Amino acid sequence: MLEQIVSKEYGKGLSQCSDKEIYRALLELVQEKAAAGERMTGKKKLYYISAEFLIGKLLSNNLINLGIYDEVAEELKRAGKDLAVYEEREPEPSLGNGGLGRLAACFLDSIATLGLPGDGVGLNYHYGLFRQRFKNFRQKEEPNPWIEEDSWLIRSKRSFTVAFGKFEVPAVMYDILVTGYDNGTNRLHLFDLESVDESLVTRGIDFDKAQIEKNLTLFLYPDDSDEAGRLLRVYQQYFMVSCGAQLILEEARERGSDLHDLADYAAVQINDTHPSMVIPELIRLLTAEGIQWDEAVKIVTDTCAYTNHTILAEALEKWPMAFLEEAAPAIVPVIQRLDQEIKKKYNDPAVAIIDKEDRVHMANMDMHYGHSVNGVAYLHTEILKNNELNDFYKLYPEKFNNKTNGITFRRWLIHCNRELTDFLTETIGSGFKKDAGELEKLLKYKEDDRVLDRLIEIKKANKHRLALYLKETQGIELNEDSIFDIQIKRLHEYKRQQLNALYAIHKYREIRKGKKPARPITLIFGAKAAPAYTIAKDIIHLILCLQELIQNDPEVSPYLRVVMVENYNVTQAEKLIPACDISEQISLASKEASGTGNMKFMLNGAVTLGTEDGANVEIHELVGDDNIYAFGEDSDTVIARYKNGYCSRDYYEWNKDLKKAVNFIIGKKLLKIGSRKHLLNLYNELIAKDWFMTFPDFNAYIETKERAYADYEDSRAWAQKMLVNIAKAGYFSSDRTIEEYNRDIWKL
Ligand code: 26Q
Repeated sequence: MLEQIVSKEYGKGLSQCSDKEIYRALLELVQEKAAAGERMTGKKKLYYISAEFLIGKLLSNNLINLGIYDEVAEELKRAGKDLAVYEEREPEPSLGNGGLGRLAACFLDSIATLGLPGDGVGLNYHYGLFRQRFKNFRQKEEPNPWIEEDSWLIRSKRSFTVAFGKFEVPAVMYDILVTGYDNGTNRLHLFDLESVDESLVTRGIDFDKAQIEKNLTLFLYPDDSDEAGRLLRVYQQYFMVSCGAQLILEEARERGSDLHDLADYAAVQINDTHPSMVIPELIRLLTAEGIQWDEAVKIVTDTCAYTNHTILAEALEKWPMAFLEEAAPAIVPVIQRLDQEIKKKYNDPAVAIIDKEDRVHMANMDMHYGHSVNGVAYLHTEILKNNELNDFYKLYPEKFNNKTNGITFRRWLIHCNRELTDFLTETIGSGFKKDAGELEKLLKYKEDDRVLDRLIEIKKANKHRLALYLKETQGIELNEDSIFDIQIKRLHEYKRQQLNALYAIHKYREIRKGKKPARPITLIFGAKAAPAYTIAKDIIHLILCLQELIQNDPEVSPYLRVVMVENYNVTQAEKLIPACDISEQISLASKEASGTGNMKFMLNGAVTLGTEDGANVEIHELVGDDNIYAFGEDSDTVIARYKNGYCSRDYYEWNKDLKKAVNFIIGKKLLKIGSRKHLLNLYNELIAKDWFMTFPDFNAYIETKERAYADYEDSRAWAQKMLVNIAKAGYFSSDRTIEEYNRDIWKL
């Protein structure tokens, strides 16, 4: 296949081609095959609109989904070339922060795999999220360019105009083809501006925030509290939804809609509140086409549905009206009228769209003017209904529904863990690749020593592979015989990396006292912190200082290591997850909407050490008490404690071990390595506030972690836990999730 392409393009054989030429030929081959899979069946189409699509590298996934991976690898091998070289060479687009963006990418894969007509709509950030570097044990941010001369982006012929308050811009639309596994191809539409100027970026990721025409799609705005970028964020959002709405209407018409029947032609899924302005924008465009106000509102309500991904009140977007007046004046009167109608109907400020301070509550608009509101795990949806969004649940109980998240098994098993995939295929057949539920067939082998031994061998091989990779790319050396205990996710206080760091301190002290563990332990972290999120950066600082301290302490380092990988991203996740023994999912109960890393680890045979939060609750129920290490206070207790008040200093004073661990943060040893200012800041935060309640869970965490480590020594029993986790992971296939979205919400 490749030979044909290079002979046509360059007039020579594969073995004579440069790496660049081969890479280009690979892109061409995939694009050609993928495009051949495009088809539009039925009249209704889904638009999954999202500010983030954390798609990861695409080459090998596309080859797998197109069913030509082995063939292409063979062909290259015959020419003396190695496919892995081209897989490594591909830059990773970092078009997302974390879970929400990665979920959108998994969903696109499943939508295409199920053969459903559904495209993504988002933005083409030139530098994506920042690239993380460590310097002086601190995070530094750099631009992360990913668009090369040869890329997956296809420039489309469609173009739209977007009118901001002070000026108009012409938008360009790029497409990335989304291949389904052994099925059709869809598209991810990424909007951009021709006038964006990358030279605007000065130091690190600083740039002139005022020049919207030049900076609009430079960066993905990180989820933080940086004031300076907030207005720009509104510009980005309006640009995205205005282009998206124009595309949706144009395509619906092409498929035969007269717009009165738009809801029969289009379903719009709003991924968190970032694209919520699509609702007033669609209403505006429909009324401009002559449709009466009431009818336009009804059409849009029937078309749009909203997914909530967070319970943290501070993350629910509320934009000052003044921002909208500058960035999106055309929809201001629409939002005002929608708000007036709500105020007339419900005399309750809690459900208003515009509050007393003239701020627009995006989620409130979605709940009133969308037909579906869903949470992303059972517990999350229950908390939304009974607490956070209870006022709305009382108004519209029929709109609320749960869609427990999922992950695509193509990337998170078949691609990232070939050995396990092959072994599963040998053992239970290949049916699980299309029907994840078939993984349960593995349960039959729970007492089969040959199968259990193979699971252990495969884990060992993956740990070896990770060790090589980290040595080569980051100069990090791992002890492959140690337990790999991994916490990888965005750095956030509620996710409680600080609790894991407190454990590291506790263990360090124990070892120095002479209590050596049965087996060495490696605590691996990977996390980016939002650039303006001070405490998150201080937690990274603590972890990096601990890494340095322990590494240079010959009494401790043979038994305990702390490792923080630089620039954690999808590509690294693909190497880390298959190598993991213990999966850290230790968020404060009630705070993690779902988590999806927890599912990826489970699928790859790691055992969860986690709180009863998000989808951990469902994992627990599926695998049973023996195959998970659950600990900590439950969500009801936590929610009650927030109401009754929490005083972290009380715990600090009562709990001697805890006190010593916390004091260690500002002790001599760490101050010799790190910055007093940052360590003190973290120390003070913990004893004065500890808003995410690490102290009440400290003892339970240590006890449970020690129990898990002790259990690990019975390798047969441990392999059985691995087996049950893999076997029960089928429920978390995003194919299941998407089938539910389609059945209950989209009805494609
Ligand atoms: C908000 C306002 C201004 C700027 C940025 C933001 C912003 C950006 C990103 C707010 C939130 C996010 C990302 C949220 C996120 O990733 N949530 C995660 O979604 C996953 C998929 O549903 C869940 O599994 C995780 O539990 C949830 O944390």
